[in-house]
Amino acid sequence: MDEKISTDGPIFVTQPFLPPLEEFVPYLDEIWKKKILTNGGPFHQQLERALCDYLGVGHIALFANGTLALVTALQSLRITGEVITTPYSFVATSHSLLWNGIKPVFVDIDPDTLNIDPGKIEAAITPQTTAVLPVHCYGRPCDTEAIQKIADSYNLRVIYDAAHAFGVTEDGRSVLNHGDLSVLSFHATKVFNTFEGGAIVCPDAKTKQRIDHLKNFGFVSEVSVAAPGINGKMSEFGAALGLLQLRYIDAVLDRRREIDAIYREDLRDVEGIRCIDTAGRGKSNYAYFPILVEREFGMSRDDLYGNLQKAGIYARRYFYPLISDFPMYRGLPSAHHENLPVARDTAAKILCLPIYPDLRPDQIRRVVNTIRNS
Ligand code: T4K
Repeated sequence: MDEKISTDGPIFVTQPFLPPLEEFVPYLDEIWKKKILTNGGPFHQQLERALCDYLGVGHIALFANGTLALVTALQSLRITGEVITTPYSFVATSHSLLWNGIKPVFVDIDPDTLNIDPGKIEAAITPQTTAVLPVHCYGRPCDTEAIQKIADSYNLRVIYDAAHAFGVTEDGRSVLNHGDLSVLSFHATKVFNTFEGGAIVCPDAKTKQRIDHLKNFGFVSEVSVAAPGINGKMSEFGAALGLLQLRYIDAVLDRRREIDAIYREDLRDVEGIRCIDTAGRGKSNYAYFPILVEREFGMSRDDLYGNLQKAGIYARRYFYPLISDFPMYRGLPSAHHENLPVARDTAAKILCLPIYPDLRPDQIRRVVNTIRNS
């Protein structure tokens, strides 16, 4: 075990991509000139159109962040009662249910995809179930076909938490077109960022209009409010940044793909390290590089995590603890340990390694060597 503290500066799990500052100045000039700062201004409208084109989807409503988008997506479909979801995600997934007064029902995950296991959904359906809220975890597409089949048989809505799935395609089509709605996050730590930001992808103009009302307090005209909406609007600053980021997104994804390939090759023969396939049948966005630290590695995940930290490498245990272990969820019957064996096992072994466009080859080597020498 290498006890040396690194002097080469920290390596974080991710670092946001930022385009050259001077290229942002003309956007700021424009905002300063027009003095339209928010409430669906020109950059906001442009970014919605540009994202529809880039992602290959019908309609997009931009949000101030992904969490508000999730909360509003559920509200827009008037989801109530119980919703089936995964415990293996960022806590915002389930929080969006609590914010709507909905009871989360946790279903275990598939050991290969780490997404909700469709084979276990039916057993969790009760007369109160109204929807399923799966997550395309690490951008790996869920088994959308199996989920839709169940939803159709039981008359359930499907809202995908697609926070990790920007630009992901499967069989040549955007994964964001599945289900009733999909929700994106444009947080600083995501593949495509607007500092903070998010969006709902929806199939038709009428749904988008309802969502647009809900993200603006529920206003449908100057004098009428149709529902208790929230302030979920993205500002012109965020939208302008998004437009600029879009110019670079293909290069960003290419670089992520290269780093993913290097890790896979360099860790191939390390016993007890399993690199998760984040692509499936699709085109991944390489948003995360998750590995499972198996028993054969000879050291626990937490000891490896500690070793990496000593070397100045801040890998992250996304997603440990499970959402179902947090105090506001652990009393639910579906949160019981025996209900979620795969999720529990995965949460104990998972480690996400640093991956971002500016990660240098020597830094990738440092990560790999630290794992090898642990
Ligand atoms: N659903 C899912 C499945 C999600 O994963 C998320 C968010 C959401 C919904 C909700 O979407 P948002 O409301 O956030 O749009 C991060 C993010 O805050 C969160 O957006 C993300 N998922 C989650 C997986 O990760 P933390 O607490 O791990 O972030 P933090 O601040 O520790 O950042 C990680 C590393 O990134 C830092 O060590 C350094 C680097 N970093 C971070 C920031 C914020 C930078 O270099 N610059 C930065 O500005 O939650």
